[in-house]
Amino acid sequence: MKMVFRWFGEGNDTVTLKQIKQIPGVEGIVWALHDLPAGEEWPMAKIQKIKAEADRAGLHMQVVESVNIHEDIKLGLPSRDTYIANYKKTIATLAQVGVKVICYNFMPVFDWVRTDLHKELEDGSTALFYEKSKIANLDLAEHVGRINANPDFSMPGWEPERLAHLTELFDAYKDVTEEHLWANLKYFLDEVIPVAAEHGIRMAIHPDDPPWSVFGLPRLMTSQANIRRFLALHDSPYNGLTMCSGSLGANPSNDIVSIVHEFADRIPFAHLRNVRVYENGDFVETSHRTQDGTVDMSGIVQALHANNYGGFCRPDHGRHIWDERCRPGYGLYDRALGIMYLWGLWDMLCRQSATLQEGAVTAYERIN
Ligand code: DNO
Repeated sequence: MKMVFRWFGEGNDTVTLKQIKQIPGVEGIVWALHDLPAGEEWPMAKIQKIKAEADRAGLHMQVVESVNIHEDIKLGLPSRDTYIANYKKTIATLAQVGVKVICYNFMPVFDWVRTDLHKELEDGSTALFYEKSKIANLDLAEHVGRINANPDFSMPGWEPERLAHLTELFDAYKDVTEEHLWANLKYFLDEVIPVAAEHGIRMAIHPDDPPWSVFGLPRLMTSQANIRRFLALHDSPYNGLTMCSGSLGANPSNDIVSIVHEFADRIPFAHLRNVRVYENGDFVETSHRTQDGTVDMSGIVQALHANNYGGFCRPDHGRHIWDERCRPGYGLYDRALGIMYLWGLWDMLCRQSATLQEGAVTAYERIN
């Protein structure tokens, strides 16, 4: 398991590269060119600037999150071919600086959705929260404004320019069914995966967060069955999954341990975090610890370990603790604690299996 940490870039993140480097076992950043609109080709000059910063800090930049997909690709419009051509060029450019994994998503209009970015928990910390009943009556334009209320950083996936044309976008999706979306996703994969394969980059789709339809828009990456269908759409090791425990875990009927076992060799990247799901379907993000939420974090790490997981992993959203002022979900403290929890589980599993292997050899030798 290779530990990496999401970083939004100089001047766009309260966490510094020096701090990231000092978290035990972190070897690289998860990065993106956040100021570029979806669909544009990524220029080498901008990438080189980040590379120089990462190099100076002694961190690699092998994981990108996200190269966003233009809505015209998801909608299957004729203009998609131009954006797909740009996507392929970006893949080739990223390969030149050593990128190995590109995380992306195929969610119409919105990326992740929450109703509250600072829900107060019992211990006085705050965290991202999803209140099911609120979603139904939400004034969307107002909500987008609220999500982006912090002038210091635009929220990834909720960039104002992306959501500036909400009414037109909803109109464009009016007749787009799940089956259309599957077909448009397959079209994209058939074009892009061979190019990724040629450049040794593993594409890793992110599950939909939350894993159900929101605002009447179709969503695909919601369940084990749909992940299976996705991986079969274009059957290649370069067509993979970002296994996000918090996104899939918002629906307790998703058995994530089983998902890891079934798809282990198609998971180049894991987002590990916990959520607590309430009986009414609301959920809140918690610490990474198994006991604090509904997701079986230790079971998931155990499943990754049992499959000799050699891919990348990052702690995902954390709570805002110790009065930290930071990007919602992306502070330093709780994510660093999350890493230490994940390492604790992982290292003990390594120790146990080494002991088991030693024991097995000894027993074998004794027999012979
Ligand atoms: C939320 C993230 C997502 C993720 C994208 C990948 O914090 O997990 O925004 O980066 O869905 O494209």
